[in-house]
Amino acid sequence: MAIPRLTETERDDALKGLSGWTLSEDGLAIEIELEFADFNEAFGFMARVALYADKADHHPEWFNVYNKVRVRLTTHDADGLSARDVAMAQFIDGIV
Ligand code: HBI
Repeated sequence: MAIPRLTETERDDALKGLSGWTLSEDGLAIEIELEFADFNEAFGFMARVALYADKADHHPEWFNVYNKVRVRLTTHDADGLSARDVAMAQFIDGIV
């Protein structure tokens, strides 16, 4: 399904409203590294995001080692950033 890619202005405005996210080198994604108290907290976070992702049909690219989780959000169907990435980042900002 084709999903519209954000314009550079929309992308930059969206980043201003987020906390701790950075634009990837290639400009196609937003990324964050999160640190939790322990693995239990980190995995609980991942479980909550997984339920959101399943409902939104939009899935993160992520990497977890013990209490750290690195999240990269991009929209494959848009070959870049879409509103779905911003919405998921806002959800994540709201639960950490
Ligand atoms: N997740 N990040 C991301 N990007 C997508 O384009 C995407 C997805 N999850 C499911 C999904 N697309 C489906 O709509 C199919 O296109 C696979």
